[in-house]
Amino acid sequence: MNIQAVDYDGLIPNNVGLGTDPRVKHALEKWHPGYIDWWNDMGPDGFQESLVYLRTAISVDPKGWAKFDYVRMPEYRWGVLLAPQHTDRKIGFGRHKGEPVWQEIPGEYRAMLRRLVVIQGDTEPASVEQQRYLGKTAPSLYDMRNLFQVNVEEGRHLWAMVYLLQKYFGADGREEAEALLQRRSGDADTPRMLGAFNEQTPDWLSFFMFTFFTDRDGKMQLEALAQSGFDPLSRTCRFMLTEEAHHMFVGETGVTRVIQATCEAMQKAGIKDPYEIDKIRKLGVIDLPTVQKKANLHFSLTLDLFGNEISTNAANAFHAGLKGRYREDRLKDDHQLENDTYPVLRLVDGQIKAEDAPALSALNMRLRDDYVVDCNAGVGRWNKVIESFGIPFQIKLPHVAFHRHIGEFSKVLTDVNGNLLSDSDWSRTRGDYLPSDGDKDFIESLMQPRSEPGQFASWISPPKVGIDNKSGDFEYVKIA
Ligand code: BYC
Ligand code: FE
Ligand code: FE
Repeated sequence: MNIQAVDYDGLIPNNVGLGTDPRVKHALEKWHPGYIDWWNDMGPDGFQESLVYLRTAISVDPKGWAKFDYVRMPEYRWGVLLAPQHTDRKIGFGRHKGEPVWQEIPGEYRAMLRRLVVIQGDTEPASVEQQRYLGKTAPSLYDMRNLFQVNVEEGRHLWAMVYLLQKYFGADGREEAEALLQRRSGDADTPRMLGAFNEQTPDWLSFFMFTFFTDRDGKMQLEALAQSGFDPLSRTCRFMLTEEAHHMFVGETGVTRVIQATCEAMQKAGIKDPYEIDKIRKLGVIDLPTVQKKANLHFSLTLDLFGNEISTNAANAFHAGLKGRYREDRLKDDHQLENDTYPVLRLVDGQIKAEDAPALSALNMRLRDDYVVDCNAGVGRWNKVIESFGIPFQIKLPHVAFHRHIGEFSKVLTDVNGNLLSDSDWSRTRGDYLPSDGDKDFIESLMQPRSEPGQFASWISPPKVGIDNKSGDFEYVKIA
């Protein structure tokens, strides 16, 4: 059998030899009904019986790993898929650099690793919960299908982490796996672990911003964990990243299509000034300043997910060889960073200044910086669309100090340029930077579903190509 092929014979598709690992097979089979209950309770509301044109992984070969077919979501084959093992892989950083990677967890790192796996695992179902009601207002069947594809894959990412918990963490792992099904996004008593995963995703512009900004945090964190000296974690993250690429695509092209529809409508109506908001809204499209405000919101919420700028947790995880930097294996330095420094933006005497900090303590900051670069590449492509219409407007990422709840800047209020604001100035101008109630009401008014094949809501343009090269009027979801 092709070692990259996935075994679909049992209850849980896998390429990790579950068939010959009765203990873990049994643990996962016991966890399965609770997962299905969670999916039925918290997964896409109202569409569990519908047939959705989904991709399912049939292999982990980068050249061709998915097949497309109509599936009812609760019947999706969630499985455990690890990217192929690299022979003779060595730990690439930290104090164990150069030693062979671990196939079992060294005892002294159990607690640290468990925390990382649990936090990663917690975000996956959280995002499904946040997106639960969006199917009802999908702007097209194409978009609805993409939402559901993202949802089932986030469900699979939960499986990926639960497999590690069940296989390598004994009784503790079983408990954590249960707890992952108990917490709920936004719940007052048992919330999800990280801030941004308890926020709402109330409308489709938020969904596209979330998949652009927040799934991209997923990409960065998974790239850092893919470097891990704990080989099963590395392999699982490498495969998750191949799925993640589609989530980035949904976010980036989603916002692009929103911008495209706005610019086309403005052009047709002869409106050149992007700030003629009332006139533009009457065209049934979202004005660019409101798109900017949504970007400000989701960018700032996502920056919080990188933790504190200065973090001993991050230093310890790197030192131990558990979590590397973004694409550590492509960096050219000693990969130990004991004597290095890294510039960190800090609040010094009421001013924002770059200060050198020990590089090991500054790893969250460094990953966040890499993240901002990655975001800016996508934002640049959005701006190309606006530019092609000759409209004088550019989407800009706000200053990293803007609207923060974690870290150095959680103590201050700033505008989008990082100028410090008093409480009263902040309250007065907040609605200029973040979606106001009026903006939210307007966007909500546009969220009218379109469920005929080939139809699209006024505020979003059709995609350039269909999923799996399907034609424009393909019925991506057969609504039951
Ligand atoms: N909210 O030392 P620090 C994804 C806590 S997204 C609440 O700076 P560290 C996805 C922190 O826990 C990627 N609490 O923390 C996207 C700590 O508390 P304790 C998810 C927060 O560890 C879309 C204390 O503050 N994966 O996959 O350096 C859809 C001190 O903080 C927050 C990961 O995050 C917060 N935002 O950095 C679906 C990777 N931030 O322990 C999926 C795994 C910090 O002292 N996680 N705190 O009580 C990590 O690598 C790190 O834990 C973090 C935090 C980067 C999250
Ligand atoms: Fe994920
Ligand atoms: Fe994702």
